[in-house]
Amino acid sequence: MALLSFERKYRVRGGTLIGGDLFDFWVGPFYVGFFGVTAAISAMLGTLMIFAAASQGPTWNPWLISIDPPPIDAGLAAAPLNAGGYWQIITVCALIAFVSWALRQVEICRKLGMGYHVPVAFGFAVLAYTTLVVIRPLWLGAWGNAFPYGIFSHLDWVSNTGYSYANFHYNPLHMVAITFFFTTCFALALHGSLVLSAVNVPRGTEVKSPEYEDTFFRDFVGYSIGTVGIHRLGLLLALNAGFWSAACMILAGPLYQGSFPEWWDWWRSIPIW
Ligand code: BCL
Ligand code: BCL
Ligand code: BPH
Repeated sequence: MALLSFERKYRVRGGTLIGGDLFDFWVGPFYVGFFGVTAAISAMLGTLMIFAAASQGPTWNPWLISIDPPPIDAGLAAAPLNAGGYWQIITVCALIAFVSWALRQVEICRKLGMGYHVPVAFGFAVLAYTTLVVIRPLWLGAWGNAFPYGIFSHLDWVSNTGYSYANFHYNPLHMVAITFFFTTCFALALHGSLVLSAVNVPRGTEVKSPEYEDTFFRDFVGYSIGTVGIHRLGLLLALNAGFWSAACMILAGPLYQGSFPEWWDWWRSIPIW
């Protein structure tokens, strides 16, 4: 079906999660909806707060602006604006913006009668963010354990946090997460190249069907996971990358405080070596 006539068919009322017909309309190509409004407001407010906080700081250099969480000593209290309060407000805005973004995806899925795979997948990214700025700081007892909002300063946080466990590469769940990231990239490299090899053919030659794609891999490695299968695998790999990242940061801090190279001592002392 041509895209324009398809739009006429699906651009109908309904499928909203809240408020019935309220905001159930489009602006140009964009579906608005209740959660479009909450996403826009919280995203704008959060961004304005970043500018407000930056105006109190020493620099407008975008790489150097940093909005820091409250100091560790301040624990879990609400902080004064210039000592972590801006960070706290921005975090609340960001959480509302991300959750609204996901719920807007849900409403669009419902309008189209599609599955909720995309919002579920985005949920894993939101989970990773929430782990770093809410769950882990709460567990450790201070907002100061969260990362600062600055392009360079958040890299400093990653490095400092990593070195405080001696060698972060020895964090076993960090290993799992990294392996999933690499494998995700591997799978997408194969999938993207395979699809293009079948579909992006020279002018005048015929586009090849999925049977060709499957046959390529059967000839090559004896097995093809198939056209639906590769998307299931890709999603599984990517979600695991996000999930084990979050898990590795719950291990680092809340569950284990020492040096990660030493964490492996139990392994070295297994009697069979
Ligand atoms: Mg980081 C790098 C954003 C959490 C470790 N990180 C980046 C940059 C970008 C960024 C500035 C490129 C990311 C990218 O392409 O991702 N990081 C960012 C955000 C969060 C975040 C928005 C967040 O959780 C809300 N980063 C974290 C946590 C660490 C972390 C704390 C583990 C995940 N990040 C690192 C490391 C690096 C980065 C290590 C880098 O080397 C790299 C860099 O160059 O830093 C200088 C993939 C996503 C996309 C391609 C989609 C497009 C995303 C765009 C580019 C994001 C722009 C963010 C904007 C500048 C932030 C302000 C928002 C406005 C106020 C609205
Ligand atoms: Mg490490 C974390 C890889 C070396 C310390 N490290 C990670 C993981 C990943 C990784 C497994 C980050 C991904 C993630 O969480 O995404 N590390 C990695 C690799 C090496 C490595 C491959 C390597 O050496 C080859 N790490 C080291 C060294 C240590 C170290 C040894 C430092 C010395 N590493 C740490 C620490 C952390 C990691 C500390 C972490 O905190 C991080 C982790 O596991 O975090 C959970 C998850 C994605 C997000 C958090 C982004 C969420 C995005 C949100 C939902 C949306 C943002 C929207 C944006 C604002 C919109 C912008 C506007 C639009 C563009 C318009
Ligand atoms: O719409 C999307 O994609 C087009 C969604 C999205 C997704 C999705 C979407 O559907 C999915 C499935 C994923 N991300 C998946 C994943 C991976 C696996 C789970 C994981 C690796 C990952 N996303 C990571 C990341 C990262 C990393 C690694 O850093 C970034 C930067 C992103 N994802 C970014 C994004 C956005 C492009 C988009 C998305 N992933 C979500 C857009 C959104 O939520 O829009 C609403 C909010 C705003 C427009 C702005 C909010 C502004 C705040 C109020 C203020 C800023 C606060 C912030 C904390 C400051 C940070 C400063 C940094 C310098 C540190």
